[in-house]
Amino acid sequence: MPNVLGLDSSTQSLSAVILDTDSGEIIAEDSVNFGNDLPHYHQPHGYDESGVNGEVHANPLMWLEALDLLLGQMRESGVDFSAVMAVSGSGQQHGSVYLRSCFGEKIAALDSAQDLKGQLAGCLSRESSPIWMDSSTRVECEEVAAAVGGDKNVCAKSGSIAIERFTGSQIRKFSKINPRAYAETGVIHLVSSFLASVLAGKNVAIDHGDGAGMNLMNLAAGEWDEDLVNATADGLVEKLPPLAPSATISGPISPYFVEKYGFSPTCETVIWSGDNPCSLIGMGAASPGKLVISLGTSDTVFAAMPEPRTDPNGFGHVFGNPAGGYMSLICFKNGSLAREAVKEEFDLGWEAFEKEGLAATPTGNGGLMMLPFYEPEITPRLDTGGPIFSQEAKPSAEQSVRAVLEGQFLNMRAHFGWLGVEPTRVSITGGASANDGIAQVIANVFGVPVDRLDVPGSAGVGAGMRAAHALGGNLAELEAAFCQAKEGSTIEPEAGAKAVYDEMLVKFEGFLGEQG
Ligand code: ADP
Ligand code: XUL
Repeated sequence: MPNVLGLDSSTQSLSAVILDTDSGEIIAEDSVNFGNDLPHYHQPHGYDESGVNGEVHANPLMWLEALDLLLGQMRESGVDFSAVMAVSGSGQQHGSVYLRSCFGEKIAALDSAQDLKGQLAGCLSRESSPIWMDSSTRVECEEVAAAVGGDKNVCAKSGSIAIERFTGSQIRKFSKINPRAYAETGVIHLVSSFLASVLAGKNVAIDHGDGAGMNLMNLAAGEWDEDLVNATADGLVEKLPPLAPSATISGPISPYFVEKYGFSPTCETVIWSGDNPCSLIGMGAASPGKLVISLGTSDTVFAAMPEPRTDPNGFGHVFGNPAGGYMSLICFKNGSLAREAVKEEFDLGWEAFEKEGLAATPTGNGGLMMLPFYEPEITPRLDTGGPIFSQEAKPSAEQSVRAVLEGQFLNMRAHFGWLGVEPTRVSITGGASANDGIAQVIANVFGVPVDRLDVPGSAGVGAGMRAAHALGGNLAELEAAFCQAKEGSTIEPEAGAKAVYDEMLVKFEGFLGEQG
């Protein structure tokens, strides 16, 4: 079986991997960092930092420019795209792109002598895209929930209560604050389906994995839910692309990519999914049994579900599993964002953060606890940021490092009980998973071994595996080839640590409760 390309348009970067499904090897990988490589957007972490009242937007043109830049630099470095038989991708979830009807015609007739950004800028009916970090739509969530008989109903239909960062409430807000631009919008894409459409040269479907993160899809039916769509905004149903299973082939790649980067005209495009559903595949966790913790900009915890169940407290979500069935997901906004805040406050490198910070402090930090929410949090829902310590005296750098990590993973334990999973192993992924100290704290807090896989980025690899799967590849064989634990990378829990954290969890939950 041939080479496949997996792309990953995440919060901070766009990356690519080419999987050789014959040899089971990754034969090319590269990435573009939005902040470093495209500084003219002034979005150093991939989004506009000047938003107010919880608004967090990114520039969709930056994603297009990144696609040209990445494919161009790969080609220059000698990558042969003509051997790629299928391409799919992963997008940061929930973010939405608002386009005039001309988008469909424009992407069908792209001129390879020009770039994507210049040709498609005029198609945007909204200059910026709200992304998953946006928490500005509390009112709209309440309005949608009230219109369909309460959050219980929203959750029963869509797999999640009405959530600020989910696309439905974001669309509603746009329709309210800018009805004219909303009326001029012909199609609303997710980050995933936007880039998938550009590759395919036509508007393509949203998959059931990413579609479930919109509060608009009926989870059981895999179709737009009439009540939710009508409660969200007038005329919305005509602006939504269709929904489809993740393994849908949308047709050959657009001539733009054939002419410009040397893809084969027979290279198939497969619809994209969200980064968490793609990571589920890339971590070899498509079947129930494995708990995955992803340590990216946000931290997420996810697992394939034996049967769909929802979080009674409303924090967790149920999405479509790209391999069929469902997956659970809990998202913590203060992932790397909070770890970086401590690192920067004390001017530490990652090595010092890991080695000195943790070596100098005992398991349990002598009773010192931190609620590690530097920014407004999603789980639990907190409108304001700022870490809170259980003691008044200012903690040292070392204590702060331990406190942020213990706080993050105790907070995970405090919120994942509804999954009904008692993990016997945890697999970790994402930028921070390379950090042994962080992996050790996870192993100790959960009391189980922590594995790391031998993949450069599980979302991109998962996207490539999805492309191969859609072309008829066997998922179990792909997992055996690409999802093995890296040799020598397993971190065992330290003796006695779990007991310290079992006791600390009770206090942590009390401390959380005190903050309301
Ligand atoms: P995303 O997909 O959300 O853009 P990634 O999974 O690529 O994020 O992770 C990026 C983050 O990983 C960076 O923001 C950084 O904070 C973190 N990171 C990178 N290397 C390390 C390390 N050695 N230790 C801890 N965190 C790290
Ligand atoms: C999941 C979530 C984030 C984004 C960005 O619900 O909001 O994990 O997908 O990675």
